Amino acid sequence: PTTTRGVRAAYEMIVVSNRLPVDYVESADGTPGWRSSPGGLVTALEPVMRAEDGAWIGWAGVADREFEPFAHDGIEIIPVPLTADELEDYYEGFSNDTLWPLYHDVIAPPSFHREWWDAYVRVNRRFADAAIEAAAEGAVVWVHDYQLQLVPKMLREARPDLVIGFFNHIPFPAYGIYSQLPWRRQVIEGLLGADVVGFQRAADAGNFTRAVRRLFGYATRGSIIEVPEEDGELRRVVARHFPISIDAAGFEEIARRPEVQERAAEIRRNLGDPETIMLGVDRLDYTKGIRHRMKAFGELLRDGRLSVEDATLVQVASPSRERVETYRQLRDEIELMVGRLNGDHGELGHPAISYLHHGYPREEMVALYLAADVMLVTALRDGMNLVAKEYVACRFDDDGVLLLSEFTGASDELRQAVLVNPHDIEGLKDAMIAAVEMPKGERARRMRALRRRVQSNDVANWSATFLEALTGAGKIPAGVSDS
Ligand code: GDG
Repeated sequence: PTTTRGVRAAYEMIVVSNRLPVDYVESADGTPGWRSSPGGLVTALEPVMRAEDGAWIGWAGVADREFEPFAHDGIEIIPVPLTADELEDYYEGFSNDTLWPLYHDVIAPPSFHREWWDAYVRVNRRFADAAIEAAAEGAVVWVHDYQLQLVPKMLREARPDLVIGFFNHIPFPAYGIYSQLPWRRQVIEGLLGADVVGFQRAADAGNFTRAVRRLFGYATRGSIIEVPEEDGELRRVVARHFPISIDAAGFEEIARRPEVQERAAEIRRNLGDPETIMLGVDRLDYTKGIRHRMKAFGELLRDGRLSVEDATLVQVASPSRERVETYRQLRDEIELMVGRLNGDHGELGHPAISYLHHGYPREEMVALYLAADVMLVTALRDGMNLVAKEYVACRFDDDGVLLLSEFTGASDELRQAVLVNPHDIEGLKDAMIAAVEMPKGERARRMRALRRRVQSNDVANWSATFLEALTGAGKIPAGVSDS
């Protein structure tokens, strides 16, 4: 069979995500091309996609452009177009200014606009239609993240033959917060179209299951939800956690390259060879707790518990969602804080904070991880936080201290980190000092344990576990719960 656009409609495995694993780029002279954006998801799914005759459905990153499907590195790429207005309402609006703050425990106030919701429904329909058209009989369709929560139900209605998985990369909030959403029933109905709904933490799966009970009264047993169908039959949906991870071996391989280690040493020298380099790496986002981290660091300098000759903070804040007003404000606040801290505490040749508002190649990130004595992950809420896992994966020298917020999914697994509540500024300061002063033996002991965890649950393991749960979904006996 062929689709209207001439694509062979026979893909056995389809991934649907807001963004494609490739970006459309035009070089300076206007030559168009495609560049892979090597994220963790691509690395994890590439082998499966190649082996299973897979296709990836998503947006190419530019508005008001339509592209024909094409093959890229053995994966069929099926671009879904978005207009500039849809980008504003569905993506920047409903996804990033309604769902994102709501699902991160309303750290910032979510905006609710009916026209954003209408665009969200419309765009979810377009993604679903692309999958409906491209999927072979009985194919596996794996839908990703909060931008596409209505897609599972749309798929099931049109194609009951499909095996449908959904994975939520961000937290799922407690009912008291979730219930603010004017479209709370529609979103849950959308998700329940899947056979397996995956979350980062057991707590997220629990919040989802409770919301299902509160809003619909469906019976749930452990990770199984019994959804009544129109014919009176009960359909079982699995809702449980599958903590995402990274390509740990890939990161370690980069870290072991001599030129990357040389670059790490150079970074140290350039910073004036301080005793301690602290590092933060985040998208510039209010969920990441960048202000809390800088406040604590500033007070340690003010109180003389740290000095700029001995300790310096490098903060990479990669540009993110710059057209959303909350993100513009956050950038201004952070940059004001950096200026104040450097003005108050910096000395010639010894700034308090080196603040970098750019994205870097992965090799440079790894060199920074190697140069950092203390890695600061102080998110106020974070689905997982891959930066924490990347830092650990790179430290084959068994050195370095990970300071990690309890409000990250990663803290469920990385128990040997120095765990902190970032809202508690005094506690955060004490933890930072404890990290700076931690004896070498203890650093090595903790890092070894952390590394074992990240190596054993890497991203290949994550996708295999999810797909196993999905393709064996019918076989899971009722009442099985997970710990
Ligand atoms: C969402 C959830 C969940 C950042 N700056 C640069 C750069 N990065 C890379 C990091 C890391 C990734 O971006 C960020 O991942 P995180 O997990 O830390 O955070 P989110 O972007 O918020 O991701 C999160 C994740 O989805 C996966 O499910 O863990 O909770 O919010 O890989 O290294 N990479 C490069 N240059 C940069 O400047 N190369």
